[in-house]
Amino acid sequence: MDIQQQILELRLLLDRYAYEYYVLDQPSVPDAEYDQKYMELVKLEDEYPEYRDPNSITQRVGGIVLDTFEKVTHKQRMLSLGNAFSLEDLQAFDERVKNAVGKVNYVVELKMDGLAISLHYHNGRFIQAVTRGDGLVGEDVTNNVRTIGSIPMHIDYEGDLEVRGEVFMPKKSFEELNKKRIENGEEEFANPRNAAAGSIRQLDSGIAAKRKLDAYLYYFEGAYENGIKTHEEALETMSNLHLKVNPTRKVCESIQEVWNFIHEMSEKRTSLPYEIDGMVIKVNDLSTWNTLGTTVKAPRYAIAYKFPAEEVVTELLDIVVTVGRTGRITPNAVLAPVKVAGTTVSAAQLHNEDMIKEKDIRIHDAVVVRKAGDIIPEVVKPIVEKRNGTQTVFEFPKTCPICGSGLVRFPDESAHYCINQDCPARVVESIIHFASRDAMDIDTLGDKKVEIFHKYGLLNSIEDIYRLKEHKNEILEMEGFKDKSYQKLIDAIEKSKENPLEDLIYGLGIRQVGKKAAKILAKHFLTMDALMHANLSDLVIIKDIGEITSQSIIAFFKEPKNTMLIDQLKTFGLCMETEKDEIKESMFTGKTVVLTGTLQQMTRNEAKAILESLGANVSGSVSKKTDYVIYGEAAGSKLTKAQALGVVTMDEQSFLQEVNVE
Ligand code: 3BA
Repeated sequence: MDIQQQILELRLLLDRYAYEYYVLDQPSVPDAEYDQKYMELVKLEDEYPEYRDPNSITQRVGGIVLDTFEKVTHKQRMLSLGNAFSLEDLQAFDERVKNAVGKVNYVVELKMDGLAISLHYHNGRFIQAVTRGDGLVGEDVTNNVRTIGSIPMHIDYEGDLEVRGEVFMPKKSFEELNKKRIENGEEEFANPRNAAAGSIRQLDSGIAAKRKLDAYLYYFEGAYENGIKTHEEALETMSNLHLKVNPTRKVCESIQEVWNFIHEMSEKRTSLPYEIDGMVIKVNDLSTWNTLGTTVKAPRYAIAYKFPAEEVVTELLDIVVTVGRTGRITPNAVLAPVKVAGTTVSAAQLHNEDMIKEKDIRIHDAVVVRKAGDIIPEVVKPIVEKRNGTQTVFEFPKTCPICGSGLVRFPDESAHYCINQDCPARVVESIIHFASRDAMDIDTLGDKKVEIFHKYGLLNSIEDIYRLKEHKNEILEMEGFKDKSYQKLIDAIEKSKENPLEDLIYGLGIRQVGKKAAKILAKHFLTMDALMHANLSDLVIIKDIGEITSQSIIAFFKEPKNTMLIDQLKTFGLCMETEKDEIKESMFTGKTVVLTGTLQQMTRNEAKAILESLGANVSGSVSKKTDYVIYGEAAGSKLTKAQALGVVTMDEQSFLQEVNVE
């Protein structure tokens, strides 16, 4: 037999074995047989590199290392789901659906706690995987998704196919991973969801391959146009294509039946091999999906029911306070370790003094604990009946636990602050913030490293980050540092110098200036100097920058310490400017446009922002000077007038096509 044929047949066979193993969970051959065929294929591919194929089963071990993920615009916007928390919410959803399209059946699925992904196949070959991102633009994570055993690299389908679903980490993989991480002195993942997200965002697909991810698919793009009549049928079609679809689901004829199934599954929840955070209810009849349409973010034909957060009782051992970057003092509960929503919890937020008083939470109380949004644990309330005389009322400290300065509570604020600018806790927190993902993204300089470098006197301010390379020998003597990890650290620090101005502004940690404000400020002032020299009247006129934020910016740059920091960063060569947003040339550039009627895909303000970014002048009324009228549903007199004046009119769909948003 010819070599190429032999290779193709081995791949076909091994793909089938993988399907049986990962998708059906029913291997038909012993592992040894699989391994033997696998090695045979590896050998042939080694000998005949001309027949290599990224979709070969041998490539699932990964190994490709990227610098960054490419951004990919979704052809069809990836929506999110509206939430329901009770039977009443579901009944309201059911009423809305019935009012629009009459009585329907629902398909009820488990809501996997993972991350949404879109898979692309061309003539049966897997070609691309993209994360949801913000729904419009995601990241190309093809190499990492190739390592997921249950995602087929070949399916029996001609033409283009896009399917969507959820990538997740099974509970077992999660536990094994965290066990290994503890052994290696690495930080544990808080939950399988974070672990899955962290794995999919690995630039090294070899690492992703070791993470044992899985995926369930639940969405077939263009199903209805392909003659598929119901969602259940779409799921079956996918299943027949060997795409992994969760078999646990139910077609229900009424919302009461939906509720019963939700109840049934909520009891089985803990015994499932993966985490779910709710159930998803979808109208079965696909012909109604277009009629029901979508709101800005979510389809009207589906809704997510979220399970209530799991609550447990444990003892509150102590209350300790920590100091944040802004000097804010937060009280934290020290808890007797207890398992809740999959992880062991031994600390929880207590917000502030008033909250502790209001709820009358005392040290040694039995307390109810839950995870808000299933991530951050919080103390719900004390169980007063369980008090036995050992409980003591918590006295809020008068001085900073780190530097000893007196704490201040401003009028109208519930928090206490340490106002010592040089408080070591504040210094450490501000450096951690500067290096964090959303700020300068120096990923090799995490919390622990900042703390250690601070302890050794190498990091006493933000600017010291850029002096770390002057301490090579000291760093190499520290535990856990080798030449390679040192070099990685310095490279990441050097690279951060090129980060956009908005990241730097955010990284400075100016009170009230979050990610969004930092971006607005960068785009408005274009240079750090201009921002530094802005006065109050320059700031308050900026859209979305309020009085308090403006005051805070002024106060920040009034501090000589802060202006000196900026000067230092300048001499280190950090990027201190940005370019004006380029106006993309389009049919709307320089034109006067009027929006009217109700848009379905976005709000009128969003459409306005898009048009303005294209250099259009968006006006409120139609006249002879109007170039285009874009109309949504129930458009009235403006549309009629435009037609009478002979102004070009276009519907929402044509507009979206023109600006490439769908
Ligand atoms: N079904 C998540 N969205 C889902 C296709 C729609 C949808 C989900 C779902 C929009 C789950 C929003 C992100 C997204 C694909 C958009 C599910 C789950 N159905 N079973 C109706 O298990 N978590 N999430 N994903 N498109």
